[in-house]
Amino acid sequence: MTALLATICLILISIIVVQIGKVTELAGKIRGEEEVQEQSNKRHANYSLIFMVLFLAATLVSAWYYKDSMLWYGPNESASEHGSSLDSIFNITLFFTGLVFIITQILLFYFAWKYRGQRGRKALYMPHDNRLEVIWTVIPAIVMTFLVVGGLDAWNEVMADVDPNEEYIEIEGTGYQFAWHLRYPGPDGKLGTRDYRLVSGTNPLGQDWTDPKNLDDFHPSEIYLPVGKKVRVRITARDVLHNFYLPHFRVKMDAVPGMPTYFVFTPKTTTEEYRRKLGALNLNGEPMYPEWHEPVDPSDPESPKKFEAFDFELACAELCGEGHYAMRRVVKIVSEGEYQDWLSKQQPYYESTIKGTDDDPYKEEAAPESEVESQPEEAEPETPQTTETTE
Ligand SMILES: [Cu+2]
Repeated sequence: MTALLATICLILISIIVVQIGKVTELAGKIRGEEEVQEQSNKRHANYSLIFMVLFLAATLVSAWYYKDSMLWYGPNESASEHGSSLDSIFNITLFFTGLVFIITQILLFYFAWKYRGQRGRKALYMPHDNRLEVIWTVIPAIVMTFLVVGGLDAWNEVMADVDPNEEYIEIEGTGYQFAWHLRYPGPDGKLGTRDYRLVSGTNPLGQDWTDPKNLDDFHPSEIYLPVGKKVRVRITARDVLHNFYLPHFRVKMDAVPGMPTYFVFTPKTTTEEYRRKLGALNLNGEPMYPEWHEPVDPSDPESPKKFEAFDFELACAELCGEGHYAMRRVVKIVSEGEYQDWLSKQQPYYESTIKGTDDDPYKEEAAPESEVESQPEEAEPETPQTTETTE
């Protein structure tokens, strides 16, 4: 029954369309083809002007709607030293491209309206115009030079590697489906060597236990870092592409299997300071950012406010599989004292999991800590086949 009705409807609609076509044709004959064409051109030109106004209005409304997501909005301020230079490059680029976008859209639709087909008007044949060529080459060239040089400058500054003689903390993040394995160097300040052939259930990073630098390395579940200290993150992956992303610190780098990458940054705001900023009140005692004063659990007004529960986070920014969203880790930026406190509570992975097992090369000798530390660097076994070095 439904099928029959649908078929009848379709037939009727086709008849109507055909009839409208016939009526238009007849009207055209009565009024003259040119007249009809002229009116149609005018109508379409006006439609395009209306479209332009609505389209630009929608652009501005959506820009306003998403203004709190923009980098210049208070709670989005970067928490690392290099962050503001990246942010200003983003904002300058957005300003110039936004300006060009609005001007070119207005011109596009205005010209379509102004030069619509009209009786007696002939298209102008203009094969070449040096003045125009110069204008539309030089202006974009100047703007692009400004943007590209500025961007390159910021990039070189941000991506500069550490000087081996300066003081920095090196940590390591290894992405796998679907989590981050974090590693800290322990008291010697050096990450031990790894070999992918040593990866096993108890040795998730393939650490070479004959390398004394590995014996004090520990695997925390959160990233703890002291404020104001330079940090170098060694970034690797165990299976597919991941991406080490610390959005609040403007740190983002691919984690590639077999090819360590790195990122250097200096946290400048502690977690506590950032929470206070999000929860700040203005002179009238009202919250500056009301959305951060909402309870974490909307159904429980007694639950902590969003700014109180805020934490920096590490996320994966490369769609790496179905558990991609679960690759979150908390990042805590603390004072030097709190950091030392936390460090002293960490147990080396070797101590907690490897020591005394079959994986332990010192099982028989029960290598004392002091002996391990006094081993000279040269005594370290050569493993040239390792895919990843501590360089
Ligand atoms: Cu991932």
